[in-house]
Amino acid sequence: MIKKCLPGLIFTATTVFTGPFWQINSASADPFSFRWNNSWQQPQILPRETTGFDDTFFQQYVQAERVALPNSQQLELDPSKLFLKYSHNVSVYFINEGAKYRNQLAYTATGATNRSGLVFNDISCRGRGCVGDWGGGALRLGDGVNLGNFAAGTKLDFWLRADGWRLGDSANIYGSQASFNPDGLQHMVAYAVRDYILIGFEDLYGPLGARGIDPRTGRTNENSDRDFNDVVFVVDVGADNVRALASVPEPTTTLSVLGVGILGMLKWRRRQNKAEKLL
Ligand SMILES: [Ca+2]
Ligand SMILES: [Ca+2]
Ligand SMILES: [Ca+2]
Repeated sequence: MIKKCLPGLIFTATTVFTGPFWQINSASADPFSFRWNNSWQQPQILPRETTGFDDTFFQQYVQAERVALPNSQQLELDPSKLFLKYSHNVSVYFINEGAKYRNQLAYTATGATNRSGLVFNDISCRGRGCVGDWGGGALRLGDGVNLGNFAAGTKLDFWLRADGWRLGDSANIYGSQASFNPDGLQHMVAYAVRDYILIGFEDLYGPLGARGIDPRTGRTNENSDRDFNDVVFVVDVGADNVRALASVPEPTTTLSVLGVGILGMLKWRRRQNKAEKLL
């Protein structure tokens, strides 16, 4: 089904992607000890004109709104092991969002560098190309923040506070480890694309289409679409770190193929109408 709408895109996934995608690292942020700090300050948001970052290439990987990411539970990637082998001055660039929620994104660094902070305080897209231009308008495509330098031997984690801009401390928080999420489900996917890590979050609680109270937790199922486009961003950890994470010996060409191959499991946004028919 997916192959039909992605000719030529997934041909390398099975051959290139044979080993663990992320390196195992003993340093780990304890999801139970993670607390959102409401005093975190929004880092300065820099426009594309300032950073020189071009988001255009990455827009093709933004999942169409309310189209479930196929087989997202089966992806063998582990975004909970984003380990920096080399020190790097890390930046995060906003790619898109398809969310009515006013989501927030934070990071924690553990290991050689230990700190945490806000990435985006209000993930609400404005302007041309937004999937979810439904109020707020705090970010434009390609906007970036710089998180500073992280020493070799640091592990990065990212956390989504769903509708946290409005709900604050009562909001659900999702991280990279499904078992620690409030609904026990995967809410984060990550891929190597070119010299970047591309990450998408799902912001709705519960399994696909589930409604009503979750008897296990007492929380409310939110008719989730599992589209994982509720914030899409890329992390610049440096090409060497991406290569190390992907365990691919040769640089640019192979990485590009790897990225496109794995990401072939996402549908091209520009083909969303066709994809919806197939689904
Ligand atoms: Ca969405
Ligand atoms: Ca929005
Ligand atoms: Ca969603």
